[in-house]
Amino acid sequence: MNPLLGLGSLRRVPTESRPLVRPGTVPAGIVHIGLGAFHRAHQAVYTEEAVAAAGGDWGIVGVAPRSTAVVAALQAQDLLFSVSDVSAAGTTARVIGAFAGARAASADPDAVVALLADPAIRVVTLCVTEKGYRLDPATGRLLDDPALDADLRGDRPPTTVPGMLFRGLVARSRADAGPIAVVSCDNFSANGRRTSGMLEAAFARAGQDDAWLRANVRCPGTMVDRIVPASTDASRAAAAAVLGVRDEAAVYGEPYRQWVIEDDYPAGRPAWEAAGAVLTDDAGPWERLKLRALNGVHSGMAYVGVLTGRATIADAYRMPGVADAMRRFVAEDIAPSFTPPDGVSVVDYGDSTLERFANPAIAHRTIQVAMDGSQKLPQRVLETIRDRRAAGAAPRWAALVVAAWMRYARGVADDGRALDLDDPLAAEIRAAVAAAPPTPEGLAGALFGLTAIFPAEMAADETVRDLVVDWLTDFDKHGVEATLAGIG
Ligand code: CS2
Repeated sequence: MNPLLGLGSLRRVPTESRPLVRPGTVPAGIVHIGLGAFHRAHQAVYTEEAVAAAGGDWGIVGVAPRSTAVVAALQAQDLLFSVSDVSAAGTTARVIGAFAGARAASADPDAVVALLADPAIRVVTLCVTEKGYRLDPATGRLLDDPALDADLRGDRPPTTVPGMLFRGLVARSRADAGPIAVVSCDNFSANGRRTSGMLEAAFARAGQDDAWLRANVRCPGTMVDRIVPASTDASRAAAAAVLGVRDEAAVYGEPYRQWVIEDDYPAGRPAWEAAGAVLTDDAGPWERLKLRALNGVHSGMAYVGVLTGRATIADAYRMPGVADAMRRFVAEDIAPSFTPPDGVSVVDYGDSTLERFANPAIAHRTIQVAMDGSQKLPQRVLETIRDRRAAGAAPRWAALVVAAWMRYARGVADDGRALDLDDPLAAEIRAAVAAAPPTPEGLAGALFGLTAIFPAEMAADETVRDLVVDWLTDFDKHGVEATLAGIG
């Protein structure tokens, strides 16, 4: 068996797959919260390339809020892990050496607080998924949440992300450790503004004066993009074949990546532009482009895929009618719904996105993309509907995605299989479905009543409801598969 990746085995790794920096030599400057695959395959790669090109003390200390396994795996490998680029042309891999530490918040609960109070740390990045922010998806307001309240009271180590940030930033202000940027790398609208709103609301709820926060903490918005499925035994074996060593923390993704960053860092940042990131004053147009024309389409394909037994997004793409429906979703509903970044054609962007989804080497599971729909639909689909309705249009394809989500939420696939609902609002969604009359109108009425997902104005909009009910009626009569195959 191959030896495990680590400082001692690095010489076995082919030269072109070795880190761009000397592992263990880049002093910590960034704390990253959320050690899932996405961070390792995205910001960690950009940061290593930036440091290799332009220097700087920007080593990353990764913090896993819940899991301990990823931290144990990284520590066993001297904080090294590989990132593979996978396409029909084959696999290339590179080991990343930019990590300066890895901590499990559940095992070492005060670590984040101490790190945020350290003047060497000048940037905090977050990949904690939409639900990690504890914000109401429809309004963006901080949720009433007993775990968060306990974190804010401070009578035990913090467990929630806003709680950790609150306690860490208060400790930083007391230590006079200087300004810092808190940077959301998650897929939701105005992620910078929502993050600063989350921090302000946490300070207010705790009765903490926020003068230091306002003067010292900036929350630049970002748009992050790279398809990074969950790692599997097969993906780890493919990485080992390229590297010549075993890597239990290996991640893989498509070759494509993009990062658009608002340039507002009060204590400096890595030269991410040297790694291809786009620095801007306003990430908003990029964010809308990506959330609507990539993630909205992705969610649509995930729900129809799950309902028709397609395991991966690439499988769903090949299902008759799906690519056509998604192209029309982009052209007829999404493109007219907002002003894209200068020089960008939304339709062309949508076409290249569909090509990325078709990559057969990326086994992105439909069930993974389908999860947390309550948190995803608002910015991915409902904002498109809101903007098209404001213009007097009837967004039929966006309604298709909502109907597919509702059918998925109902919990039964086309072939009668029961579907599991993985969503922080699963209990509320299940209760609404259970109370609904067994008709398309009944299902739509019950689910539109979930105010954490659907704004009241949209729930009361008969045009939207009719569009959704029409699709649900077709699904009932013909099944999802035949409905899509028959779109004209
Ligand atoms: C996906 C995203 O899981 C999901 O919901 O839509 O993770 C998607 O792969 C990325 O945002 C691509 O950048």
